[in-house]
Amino acid sequence: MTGADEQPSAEPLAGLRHVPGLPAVPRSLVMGVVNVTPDSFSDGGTWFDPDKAITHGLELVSQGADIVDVGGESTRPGAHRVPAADELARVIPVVTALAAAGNYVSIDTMRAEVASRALEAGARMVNDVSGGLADPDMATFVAGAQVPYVVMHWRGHSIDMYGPATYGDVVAEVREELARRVEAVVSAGVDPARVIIDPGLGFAKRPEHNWSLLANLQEIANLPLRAEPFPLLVAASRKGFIGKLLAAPDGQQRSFAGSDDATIALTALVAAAGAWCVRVHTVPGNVDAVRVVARLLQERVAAGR
Ligand code: PMM
Repeated sequence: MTGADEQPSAEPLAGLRHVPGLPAVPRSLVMGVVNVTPDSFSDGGTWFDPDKAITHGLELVSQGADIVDVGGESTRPGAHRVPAADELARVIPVVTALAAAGNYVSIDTMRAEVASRALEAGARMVNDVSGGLADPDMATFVAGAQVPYVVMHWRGHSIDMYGPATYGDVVAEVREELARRVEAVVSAGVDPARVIIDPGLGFAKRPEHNWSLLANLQEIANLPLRAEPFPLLVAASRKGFIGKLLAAPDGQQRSFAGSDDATIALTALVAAAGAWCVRVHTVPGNVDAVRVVARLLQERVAAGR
C-alpha cells in the first residue's frame, strides 16, 4: 500500500521522526487494532476466535495498516484483569501468524511475561497502557529487548476507571505524569529514541479531559526531558467521548461503528498536529486521512511555513 507520496525522504516532516525498528514513512503511521478479547468495549467478542483475529489482522494490513496491535486483555471501564495464562493463550497464536506473514506486530499488554512471549513469537513493539506502572518488570524487560515502547498515561486499572479522573489542569498533569514515567523507564535502561508517548484518551479521563488533551497535543509531546518532541500515539478510535459528542437529540449515544467517520476526522486533525501514529479499528479512511495530511504538510514545508 505504499504510494509514491510515501517514499522516505531525507527531510521528515515536523513531528514525524523515525522510531528505530518501525516503518519509515514521511507521514503518520496507522496502527490497526486486533482485540482478541470477549469484552473489549468497541469490538468485544468479534475477533475472539484466533482464526478470525488473524484474518482480521491480515485484512487491516491489506487495507494499509503499518502496524497491527494485538491485545488479549480488555481495558474497558470496569474490566477485571484476566490471568496471564489466558492472555497468552489469546494473543500468542495471533501474533505468531501475523508476524510470520511479515507484518509489524505490536503487543498490547501490561505484563512483561506476555510482552516477552509475544516478542519471541515475532512482535516488534510493546504497547503498554500502564506506561510501566502495572508490572515493575516491564521497563527492564523492554530495555533488554531494545524494541519501541509505547508509554501511555495511566492512573490505575480499569476496574475503577473514573475514580482517579480528577484534574485541576488536565494537560499540565498528564504531561507531568508522562514525563515522570518516561524518566523512570529511561532510567531502567529503555532507549529514549524508542519511547513513544500516548495521552491515554479515556483512561481515567472524562470527555472534557479527552478534548482538552486532543487540543493540546504539541504541549504533551514536548516533555521537559529533551528538546525534540516525543513521537505521539493517539488512540481516539471509537472511544466513548466521540459517541457522547455525537449523541442523538434523545441522548442516545452514537454507536461504536457509527463513530468511525468522526474517528477519521480526528485522525486528520491529530496527524496535522504532528501525531506520529494513530491507533484505529478501521483502516481505509484513516490511511487516506494521513496521506492527505502528509501531502498538505509537505506543501507547507516547501513554502517554508
Ligand atoms: N486504548 C485501548 C487499548 N489499547 N493502547 C494505547 N496505546 N492507547 C490507548 O488509548 C488504548 C490502547 C482501549 O481501546 P479498545 O478496547 O477500543 O482497543
